[in-house]
Amino acid sequence: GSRRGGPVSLLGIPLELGAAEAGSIMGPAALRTAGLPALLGAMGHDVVDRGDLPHPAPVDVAMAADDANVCRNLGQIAAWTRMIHDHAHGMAREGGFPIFLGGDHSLSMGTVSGIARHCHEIGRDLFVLWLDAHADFNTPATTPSGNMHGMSVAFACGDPSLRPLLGDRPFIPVKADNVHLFGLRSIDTWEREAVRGCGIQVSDMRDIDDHGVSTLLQRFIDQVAAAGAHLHVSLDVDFLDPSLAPGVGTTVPGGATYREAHLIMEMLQESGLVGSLDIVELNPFLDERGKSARLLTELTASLFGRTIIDRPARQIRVA
Ligand code: 6HN
Ligand code: MN
Ligand code: MN
Ligand code: MN
Repeated sequence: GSRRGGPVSLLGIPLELGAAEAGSIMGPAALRTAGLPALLGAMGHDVVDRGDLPHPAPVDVAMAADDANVCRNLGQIAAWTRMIHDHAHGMAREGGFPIFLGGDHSLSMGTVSGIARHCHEIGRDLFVLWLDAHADFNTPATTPSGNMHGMSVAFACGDPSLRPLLGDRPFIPVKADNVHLFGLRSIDTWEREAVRGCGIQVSDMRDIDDHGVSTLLQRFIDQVAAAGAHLHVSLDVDFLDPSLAPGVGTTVPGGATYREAHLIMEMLQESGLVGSLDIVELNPFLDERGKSARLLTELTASLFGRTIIDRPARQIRVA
């Protein structure tokens, strides 16, 4: 059946400057080739594909020199962040369901801040589910690599040293308490200290082994439901086990299984709370015969309601 409240709106973001390895510039094209827009359409959704964003010229960033020097491609990332923020904000305001097709994970600085700005304007809380092997919580002071895709969560939560990326746009930080890092299994030394001190929720792979994705995710879904909030999902390909999804530059062994990933998408669908989605870090140059792009397409279909047979609606517990 079709979703109420506007079309599913796809925006390609061919960005790779936030990552060490080139190739995610081809991500949006691979997701279209794998049939993502067509599949959502065949499922009965009203799908609008807005094409790909153009590559912007770099901008000046009023960042402390010490910080600016460590951020790779800073002027270009700032230009992308501002452009993506404007599009995400506009798409959220129009209604419908935006899906951002990446592109490396630095694009989420723009998507999350744009959605956060809209939520703020309508007086709605925002929660973020970050499905990723990494925390992406580095700052210019903690990063071991200078790669800005490792800084998106720190930016979204309001790190002051990264704030200048957004220039003169209104910046609405996401509350760290409302962010859940799910699937974590690689974190840098100083990044770990920052995550510990800030109130962000973490389900690392050990938690997932101990409790299972269902219990951990349901707890978070219940919080979002109780707050009547918008839920943004940011899906990094490296959340998945590399045997299933080799098409990413930052694989880490021991990732989510096929069944865990589908269960997560089905639970999110049943919650009815997800309002926007990033699909990021797909690197088709590293993929094996489209395997990763196809899996991401299948997972998106599950998020949009494809099930094996119809299931009774899950009871949503509101605390
Ligand atoms: N990602 N923590 C590492 C860094 O360079 O900051 C890896 C970041 C990976 C980022 O996967 O989106
Ligand atoms: Mn990431
Ligand atoms: Mn990652
Ligand atoms: Mn449960």
